[in-house]
Amino acid sequence: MQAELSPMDKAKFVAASRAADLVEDGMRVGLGTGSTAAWLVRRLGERVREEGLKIRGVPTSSRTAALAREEGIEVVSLDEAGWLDLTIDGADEFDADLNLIKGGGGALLQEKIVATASERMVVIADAAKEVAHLGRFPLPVEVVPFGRDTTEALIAEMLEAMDVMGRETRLRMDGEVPFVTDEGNHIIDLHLGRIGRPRQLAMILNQIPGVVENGLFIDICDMVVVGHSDGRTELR
Ligand code: ABF
Repeated sequence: MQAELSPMDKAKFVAASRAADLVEDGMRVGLGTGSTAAWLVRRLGERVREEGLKIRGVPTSSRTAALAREEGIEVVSLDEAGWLDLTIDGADEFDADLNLIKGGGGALLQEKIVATASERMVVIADAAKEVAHLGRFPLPVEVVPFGRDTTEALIAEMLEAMDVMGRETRLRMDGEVPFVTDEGNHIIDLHLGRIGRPRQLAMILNQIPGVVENGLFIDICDMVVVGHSDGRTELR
């Protein structure tokens, strides 16, 4: 399988494969969204079929739910599973404190709910996701459609007040129309360049009434499995 993968896909594949070994029989497992997490779901599907692994999977998006079912993994809702043993998910960026930017795939709200409901949260990522400072990747903020433009203006005002560099906000579009999340909300991407105080920014963003959640995952990730295109993996 690994032979024909592109270097980037190989990095994602090896990170996902190593993380899949953390999953034990009987676990309730949060299943992430994105291309790296898709490799995890496929590997767990193999283990279910070949080893008879028994897990209950809680998907973090409708896309992941469909893939998990295709792979023969038992899919349950978060409320059916209750507290989870382990969540394995991708990320757009991670720093030395294991703080993350997530949500490039538009599922940050469900991903954060599932990750927070887990005993342990492990990120799988190719090496390019490791950064000294978060912010080069646009920070997704999930907002309700009602009064969205006003919410966007309030976000811009708050960024100015916090003297955050960049400060450019952009509504995420799906062709000609706003991107709509599984929960029916919109995403505003913040092009900040560098986030000096991620913890404070995460807290202040969620004080704005129309903001549902943001893609800064602070003190949530317990470990990162980093994949390299030469097949090596490292733990952070
Ligand atoms: C999801 O996967 C998102 O939170 C994150 O933005 C994305 C990363 O995607 P990929 O693994 O394809 O780089 O977890």
